[in-house]
Amino acid sequence: MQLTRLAFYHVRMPLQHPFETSFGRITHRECILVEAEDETGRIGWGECAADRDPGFSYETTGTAWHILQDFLGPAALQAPLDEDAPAADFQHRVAVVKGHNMAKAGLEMALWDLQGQRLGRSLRELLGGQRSRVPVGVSIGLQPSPEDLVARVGRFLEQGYRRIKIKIKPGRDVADTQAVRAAFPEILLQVDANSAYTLETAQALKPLDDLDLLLIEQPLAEDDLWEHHKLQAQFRTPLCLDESIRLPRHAAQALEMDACRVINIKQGRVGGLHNALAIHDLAQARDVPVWCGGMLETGVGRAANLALASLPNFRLPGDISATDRYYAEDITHQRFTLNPDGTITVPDAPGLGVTVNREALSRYTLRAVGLSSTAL
Ligand code: OSB
Ligand code: MG
Repeated sequence: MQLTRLAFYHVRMPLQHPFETSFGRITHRECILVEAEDETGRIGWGECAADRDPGFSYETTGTAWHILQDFLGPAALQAPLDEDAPAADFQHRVAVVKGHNMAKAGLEMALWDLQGQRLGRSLRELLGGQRSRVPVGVSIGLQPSPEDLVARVGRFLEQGYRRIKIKIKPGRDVADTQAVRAAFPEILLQVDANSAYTLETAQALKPLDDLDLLLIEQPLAEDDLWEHHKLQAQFRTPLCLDESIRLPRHAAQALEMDACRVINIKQGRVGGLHNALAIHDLAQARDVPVWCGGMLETGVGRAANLALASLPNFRLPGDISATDRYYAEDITHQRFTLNPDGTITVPDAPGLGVTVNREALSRYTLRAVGLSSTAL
């Protein structure tokens, strides 16, 4: 496969509702869409999930723009990519670029889309996914009060979501979670702190251990596997790592030291689907469940997340909600809807199985740039 042209689109889309986490509140989501054309004229799409601000990770749309334009793009265009494993070949080629996983994942996704189209196979088939529908949940941001939160959880349960995740932060943790549990004693419930605690302040979370939670996600700092190990020893509830797992090696080490008992896999955070598969496989070999996290993706990234979540060791519902939970209008023609059984159907057309609405894309685009193989 020879890429002939790349284009990057920095987009900004209004969210249906503001989304508030321990690291901030957003009303719009930014990302970079990657368009890749091959020598056959086919077009593949990818989504780089880095948002405007460095709250979730150091990556931003600004850093990803620079890395894509100045390093990853030229590397991908410079010579043909292995026909049978373009993603692995690309990762090998850009291994000299340290970090910047979301930038790498965005470009890699477009290669998977192209590979699937060239072979006439869906991304689910390429990845070895087995399910045609995947169970999903909803991730609910911090609300003004526990009462508002309970009302909001109730509305999502009515829509058919079977698993609820709520965001917590110091001072907005135990009472909020207790209120949701008291109102809905039977639901699958989990919390996400986005690294807002220290080993000391996390002692306040002890009452969560009595609320029959599926897991507690990323309570401590991203770079602190060891203190997650110490905290896990104090809790019966499984800890789940999100921000801390950026490479397969981190997953292996976290499991070896019992720093977590569940892993949230986000293809963006781990540098792409290639690494996501490796983490899935190593967790499966240790009989540790994983689930598919989300970054408020557009239809492009959502299609990739659904394909990934169809793999067998994705044993807990993912943060992959229906399109209308995020966007009144998406940049893909396809919208994802919740099935009555709390699942979303995995696309089965070749590649990602989605097409981009260029008119919508141009309306949300803040800036665009093109690179071509002949101009290198
Ligand atoms: O920590 O899982 C997270 C969104 C943006 C950044 C980080 C996170 C999230 C979510 C939303 O929880 C998941 C989704 O519905 O896409
Ligand atoms: Mg998280």
